[in-house]
Amino acid sequence: MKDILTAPFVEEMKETTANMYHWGWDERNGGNISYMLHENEVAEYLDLNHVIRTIPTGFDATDLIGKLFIVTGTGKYFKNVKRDPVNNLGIIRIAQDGTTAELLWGYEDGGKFTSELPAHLMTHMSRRKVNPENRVVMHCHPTHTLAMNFVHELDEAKFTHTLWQMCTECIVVFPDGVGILPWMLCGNNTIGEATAEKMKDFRVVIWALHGIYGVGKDLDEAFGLIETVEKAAQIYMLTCNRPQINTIQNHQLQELAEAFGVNYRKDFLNF
Ligand code: 2HA
Ligand code: ZN
Repeated sequence: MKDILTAPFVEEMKETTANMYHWGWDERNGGNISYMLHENEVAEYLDLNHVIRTIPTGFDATDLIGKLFIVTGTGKYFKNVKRDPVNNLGIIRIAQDGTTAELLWGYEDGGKFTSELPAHLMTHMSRRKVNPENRVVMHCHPTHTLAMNFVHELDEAKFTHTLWQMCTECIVVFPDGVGILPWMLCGNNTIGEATAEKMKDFRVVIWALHGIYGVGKDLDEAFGLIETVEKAAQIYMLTCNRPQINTIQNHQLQELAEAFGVNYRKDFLNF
């Protein structure tokens, strides 16, 4: 059996959480990631029959029975994952009852998965219906996106349109736009269900005045999506107090979308 600390998926989690921390997206215990792993890739490092302990998830994830995930721990700091992966990360499998997680590795100090696991697993279920390749759900608190929540109308069409106008590549990276949920209490099934519902239409969902959810087929894709939204929000925040002399026009956004062959939200362009 190979050493799990050398597994590419552990390395990727370490690198991604460190990057997110250094960008200022994950202060203290802010943020969480879940990354679906293939059974054969994990079997090289762990005995899949050895369950360390079981942890109730508090909801039914029948669609994900038998699926494996590497997940950041509740109360844990992204800052510390790289130095101490075995206490800050865990690998779980959704048990046959659909409501229990079987711990296969990690959370060694007795911890457990993120309190946002309902939102993550419900999002995985929802996104995999749209794209079976989806494996990553990422949540964080990117500074400028959050700042923009306080000064920009929280209307999905208007918010997306403003972001599209901030960087030429935005409409190509997120042609499907940005979904927005109103402020809600986090860490429960209600916000999980609402997030998963939005994820039927969007790959990026803002939790108003809290943070963002992004998804992707791998960590790079989810990270890149959030990074692009955050870059656009930063440019908005740098320019919104000044007279705007230039802007990317609607016909130019349309030209971009057509040139790159992306299926964009036309109702977000002309409203
Ligand atoms: O895990 O970001 O939304 C801490 C959070 C909760
Ligand atoms: Zn959060």
